[in-house]
Amino acid sequence: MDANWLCFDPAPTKPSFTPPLGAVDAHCHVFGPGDVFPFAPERKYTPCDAGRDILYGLRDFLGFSRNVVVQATCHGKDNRAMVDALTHANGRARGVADVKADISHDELAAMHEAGVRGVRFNYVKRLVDPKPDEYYRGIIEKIAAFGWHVVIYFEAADLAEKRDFFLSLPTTLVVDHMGRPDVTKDVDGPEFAPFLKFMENDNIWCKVTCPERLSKSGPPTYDDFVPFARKVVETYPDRVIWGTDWPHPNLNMVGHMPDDGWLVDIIPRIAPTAELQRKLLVDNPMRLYWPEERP
Ligand code: 0GY
Repeated sequence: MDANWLCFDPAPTKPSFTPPLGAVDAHCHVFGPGDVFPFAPERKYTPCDAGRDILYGLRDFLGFSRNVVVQATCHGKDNRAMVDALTHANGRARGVADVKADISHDELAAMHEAGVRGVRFNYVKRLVDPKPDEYYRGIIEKIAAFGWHVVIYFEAADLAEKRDFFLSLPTTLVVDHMGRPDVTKDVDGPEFAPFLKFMENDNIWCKVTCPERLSKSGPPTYDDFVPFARKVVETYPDRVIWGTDWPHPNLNMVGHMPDDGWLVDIIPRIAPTAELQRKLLVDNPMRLYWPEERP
């Protein structure tokens, strides 16, 4: 692993908040283990190993029932570690893949069978080299047969340039980490307004995640993050999901490794009622990832 890599907290605090029955950790990753699932040559970081068994142990410890495992950039377009995690979850994990434009229908069908329900388009330049719009449109055409959605990851400053492209896409779009706002600004100010406006479109969903990346006030309470996540949850309660982001890729960029128990204890501050908590943690992720199990 990288010399300055921060490994996940091996012994997080038991959260005070008890998630509702059937709660989904809808944004997390697996890393390797590297001797079984080698990291990609084009990766921008080399993490510690963080395999599926540890992830599922954390799920149980934190009081969650299911996971959505998002392909991490350190594995590039080689989705084997993520798919292996799905196939060892007894149906309690779904996945989001990162695929090449020339992926075949049969490869997509195999991933669908394993539990993949979306692809991720990553525009964060320190993690990947973004491609032209046509490249992504080609992928959209291929996933249409499976009804998958698209997870988009971008920096706040990039929304203005990509907005029309995003809005031209026919699928559900799920934005990672609220589009990475500057949480030192006013939540009702002009900086966050374009993102809230973007969310007015019915096919745009958002993950109210990553206080450990976005906060400047820092742990354990991440106070500056809270009004931003709460604003999105209260304004768009039916299109928000939540996740730990375990094992917290690339946090050497930010400088601390969060205690995952602290992260869970933020939930009642961003979703202050039982109804909002149920939508955020159960109803919404189930609708997106396990629609066949909803009445
Ligand atoms: C995240 C965010 C980051 C990294 C990745 O796949 C990844 O490498 O997602 C990041 O560094 O901001 O969603 O975990």
